[in-house]
Amino acid sequence: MVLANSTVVTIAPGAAPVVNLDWNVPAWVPYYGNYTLHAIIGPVSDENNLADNRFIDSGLVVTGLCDINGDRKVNLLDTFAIDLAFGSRPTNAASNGAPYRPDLDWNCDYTINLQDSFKAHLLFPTNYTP
Ligand SMILES: [Ca+2]
Ligand SMILES: [Ca+2]
Repeated sequence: MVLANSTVVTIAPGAAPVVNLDWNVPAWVPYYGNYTLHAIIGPVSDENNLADNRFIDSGLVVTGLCDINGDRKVNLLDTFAIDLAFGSRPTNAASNGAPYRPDLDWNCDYTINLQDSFKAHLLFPTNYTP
């Protein structure tokens, strides 16, 4: 089990913001692998619907920096994914229609831009070994 920090976030009713969390991973935990994410948000005052306060996603893949597809390599498939989404933002797709994806936004500035592309191209080619 790896615990992330708890973060206080103000969310407007019906909103779905992107929240970045830092993980504190003990050295004995394998860095790479498939993980299940459990997220729980406590009830707020006067909240009646608690059914959506728990989120579980078993498709979480942890891998190396800029390895978009989780194959433990940074290659053309990864740089292409970033370049395809170039210019996208959470509220606007790229000019070719590709949607914004937070996993492509390496500097977390909510835009797929040159900084993200440069990072992947700088790491190309990389093989992450387990
Ligand atoms: Ca890859
Ligand atoms: Ca970015």
